[in-house]
Amino acid sequence: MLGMPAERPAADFTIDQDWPAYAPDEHQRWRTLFRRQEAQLVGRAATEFLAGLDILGTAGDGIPDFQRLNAILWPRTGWRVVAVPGLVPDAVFFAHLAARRFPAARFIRPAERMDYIQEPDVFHDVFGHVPLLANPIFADFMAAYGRQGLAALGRNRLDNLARLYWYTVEFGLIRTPQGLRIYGSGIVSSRAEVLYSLEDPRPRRIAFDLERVMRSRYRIDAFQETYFVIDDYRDLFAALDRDLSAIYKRVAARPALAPGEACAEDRCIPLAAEARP
Ligand code: HBI
Ligand code: FE
Repeated sequence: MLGMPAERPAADFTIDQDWPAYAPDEHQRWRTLFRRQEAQLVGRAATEFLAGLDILGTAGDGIPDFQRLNAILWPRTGWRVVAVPGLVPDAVFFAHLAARRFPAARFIRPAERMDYIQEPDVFHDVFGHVPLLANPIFADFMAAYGRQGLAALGRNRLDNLARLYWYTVEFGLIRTPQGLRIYGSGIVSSRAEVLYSLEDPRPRRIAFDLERVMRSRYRIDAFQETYFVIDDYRDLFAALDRDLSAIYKRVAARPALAPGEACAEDRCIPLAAEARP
């Protein structure tokens, strides 16, 4: 409400979710978004994502109470969801991830912005990010990402890690015996990009390569021109479970790549890709 004092976040930007304060029309907007995305993700989202959605019981009954989510999530992978006002500074974000806390925006998008929002809201953060935190391998990767993010802060390598986050956590694809599937939160929570990412011939789909991802710029206001494809979530954890100094040096020595730019060493993945036998 106008004039209401803004929530004063703590030093780590957490606020009280105050679940009872959500209005009926806010729960209704969650239900609309949830049912719309759930309907188009069957057969398109990775099975681990769909399994996570079930486990978290965010069946479209309204904006989840983070305390209830955490009672399910924490025993499985040690992760908890904490409420924040919106985007938090990178240093704060990484510190939360390293401590297995996912900072989820408390607000839900307004009715006039149901299709796309620039800043993550509770639907993007909880529907998009939380289900895979129930998967032990992905949960370990996200904690490793937080640790590497804190290390990168001190070495001014943030842009490299932000690119990794963008092209995996937000817009990643995975190859399965049944074909390409979506695990990126930015895609699963986007009405239009689900089909585009799996079926449109225009974007390039290339095999995940850590250095290639770290060199690749991205745009936040348009569909991706390049998607990176993994074969297993272990590929992500393995990529970060080591000292990245030498990689940062090699990446810094080569020019950054534009979002849709091709590279000689790219391993292109055809649309009808099936997992390697
Ligand atoms: N803050 N709440 C929130 N959620 C995010 O996803 C987020 C953020 N701050 C920074 C950020 N993401 C990205 O810049 C990461 O690449 C670090
Ligand atoms: Fe996100």
